[in-house]
Amino acid sequence: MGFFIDPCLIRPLFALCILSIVFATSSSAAGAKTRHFKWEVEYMHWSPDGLESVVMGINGQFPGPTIRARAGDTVHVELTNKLHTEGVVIHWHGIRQIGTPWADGTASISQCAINPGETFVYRFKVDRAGTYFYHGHYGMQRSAGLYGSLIVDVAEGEKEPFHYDGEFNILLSDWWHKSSHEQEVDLSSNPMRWIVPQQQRECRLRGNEQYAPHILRVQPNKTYRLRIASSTALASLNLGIGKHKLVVVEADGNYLQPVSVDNIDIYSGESYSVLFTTNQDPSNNYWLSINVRGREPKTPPALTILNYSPTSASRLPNSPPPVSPRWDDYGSSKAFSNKILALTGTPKPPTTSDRRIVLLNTQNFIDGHTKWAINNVSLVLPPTPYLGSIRFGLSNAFDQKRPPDNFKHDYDVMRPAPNQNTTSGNGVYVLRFNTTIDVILQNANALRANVSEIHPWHLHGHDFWILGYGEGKFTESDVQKFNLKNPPYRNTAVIFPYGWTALRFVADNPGVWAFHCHIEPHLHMGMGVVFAEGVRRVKRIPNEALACGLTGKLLMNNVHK
Ligand SMILES: [Cu+2]
Repeated sequence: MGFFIDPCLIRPLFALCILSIVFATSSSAAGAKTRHFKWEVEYMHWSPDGLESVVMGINGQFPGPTIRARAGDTVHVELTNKLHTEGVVIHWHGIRQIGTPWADGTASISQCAINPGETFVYRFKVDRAGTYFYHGHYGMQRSAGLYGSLIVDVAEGEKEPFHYDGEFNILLSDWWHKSSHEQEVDLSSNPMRWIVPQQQRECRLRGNEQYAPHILRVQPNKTYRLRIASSTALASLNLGIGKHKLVVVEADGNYLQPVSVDNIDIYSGESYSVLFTTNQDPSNNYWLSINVRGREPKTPPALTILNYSPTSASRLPNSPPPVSPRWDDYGSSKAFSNKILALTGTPKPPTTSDRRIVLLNTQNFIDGHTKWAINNVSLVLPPTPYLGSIRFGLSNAFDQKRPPDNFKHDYDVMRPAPNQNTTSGNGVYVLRFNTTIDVILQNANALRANVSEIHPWHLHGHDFWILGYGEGKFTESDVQKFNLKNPPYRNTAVIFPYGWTALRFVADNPGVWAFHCHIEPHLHMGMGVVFAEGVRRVKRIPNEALACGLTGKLLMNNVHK
């Protein structure tokens, strides 16, 4: 292509991947379809940021192929594991898997990992339009690069509640120079070795490199939809386009009251659609910039340009990149989160709940190893998938001790714990089918004094209503402040340092569902819980999903009887 962008400003830490550019078209085919995909997962050489690495690719692509479907369609992915020595699964992030809990793609929870050489068929319905993605959910395979976009358009004849002339799709990720295996060992070591960014100094770009930023080419005076999803292993991000307002209209597959902002925060596990109008001087180009939030950035921002036609893409913007809030400006993050409200017509929460589960998020030690724990339990997954062991009543398949619904009332969330040791467990919260559950995510001080982190929590199998965010320790009087009028309906919600976030959902989807921090190293260190609901109602789990552990033995015995 032969254009240059100031090379040293470009792409240090982030693989900013614009996967597809699709202009709104109308397809003539009527009715729901089954979309077939045949995928092979394998390691391959790739250069996500200028340094050649080994990444986990699909069909020779990194990131994996984009799935595009219409609401009501069935997605059928025949996945073959071509990794030589490790299992694999894929989770379809934001798809609720109603009636197909075995297709949720969580190792040890919804299925057995697919062995090397074996093929597993994921088949599920995409019932609702929205911006979604998929990613590995076994060990730290998401950090190895196993992810891609999943876009669901409205059903034939339906309309989105907003207008746009064209569309871009961005899947955000962060790329680390240590392999995911090395990261796993580092995180599990005593003392723990945290993952650190290393800057790649390769900066001369021609535009055709695997790591070259993708240019957003636009026509003047049009409105574009920018779909953004974040599959980052760690980083919380902020995105802005110089001189252009962003109107946020969708989050996690649900429509929002349109809100106009200068830049948007996006945490791992979240997705958004924003509209922008190309109403600036078309003889210039403009920066799109992505910065790190919540942790001191060790790398410069990731940049690309908005290229107005007919201006040359090689012309550098004459205005500076948009300014993001400072990494530790939590006030602006909270203000942004509080602006996200549901569009009228979104399902409303039940006005009361049947059970409240308060989950205290702490950083702890187990035998000197650093862990994250929820109500003093650091999650360890069992070898038999819960969906099978609970469905068939195999009570010896995992620790039957129920994790607690609350923590000690005198725990001081503002200070390091007096006893920093914790225990591990693989207990499950069993939810009564069709009941309304409130979850209060309570943040606290981490191991060191004056440190409390951001954690984006993601729920599988459901959307929840975010009823509110608050500071300090949650108290009964905070219930009065819950937003029951227009709370956003989402699958991922953040907790801010030293704060709490209140969620409500209805346990109406038979299955076993992970609920966890979407920061990959945190989940690896135990930051999650498991919800089981209506499991006896689950029908037709494919044998291939359960061919390991005690369910594998059960299947084998049944065959031999
Ligand atoms: Cu976390």
